[in-house]
Amino acid sequence: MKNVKSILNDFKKEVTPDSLAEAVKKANRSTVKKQVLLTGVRSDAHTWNLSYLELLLEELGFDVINLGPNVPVESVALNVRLRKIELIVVSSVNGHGAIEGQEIAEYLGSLLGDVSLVIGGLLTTDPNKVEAASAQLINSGYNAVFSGEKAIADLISFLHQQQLVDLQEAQL
Ligand code: B12
Repeated sequence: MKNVKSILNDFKKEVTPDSLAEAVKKANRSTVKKQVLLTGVRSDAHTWNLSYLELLLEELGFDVINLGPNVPVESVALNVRLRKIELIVVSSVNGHGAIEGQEIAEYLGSLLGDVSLVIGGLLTTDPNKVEAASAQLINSGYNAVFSGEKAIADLISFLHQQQLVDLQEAQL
């Protein structure tokens, strides 16, 4: 809460076109946030992966709708229909992400439009199958698949490349 003295000080400041433009830009930045839908896959009960990603995405400047674990594909689709989503982040660590992630992409189909769809975590139970599973996920409609130690760093640089995140504005 501002005190009277600081409000009076604001009044005394000279308003220039530049300072006004900067103030409008700041106000827009703080009010209009991109909405991201964060979801687990239907069989996956793990939650800390989702909590981690929720905090990360918030720090990157998104308004995060976290559907939590064990989400049926119908709920993901309903949220895409009802909200103005710009990005869907699917997370799975129980090893079923490759199969159930694909189900999500196939169920969403043309509903996706230009919404970006990404997935990551421990997507298979066999480390030797990660590469093949990633290729299959991309084939089914994902824009990117993230796994291994660099998953989070790769996600951040993907979002930056797609201009979904401005790293100078992010609160990392
Ligand atoms: C805690 C835990 C549990 C807890 C979960 C509590 C909770 N509320 O979440 C309990 C005990 C309930 C549990 C249950 C099970 N678990 Co468990 N669990 C773990 C454990 C020890 C830690 C997971 C964790 O929370 N880590 C902390 C979070 C922050 O990190 P994270 O999950 O790894 O996520 C990171 C990355 O994966 C990545 N990431 C994840 N998603 C995404 C998405 C994107 C887009 C990106 C970029 C990155 C990304 O970023 C995250 C942050 O770095 C792991 C083993 C381990 N050491 O990792 C096993 C593990 C995940 N569980 C496993 C299994 C098998 C199970 C069970 C099936 C066991 C059983 N037979 O019942 C059940 C799951 C049942 C189900 N229906 O899903 C296996 C999965 C095997 C696989 N994938 O090959 C693991 C790997 C253990 C193992 N080595 O076998 N588990």
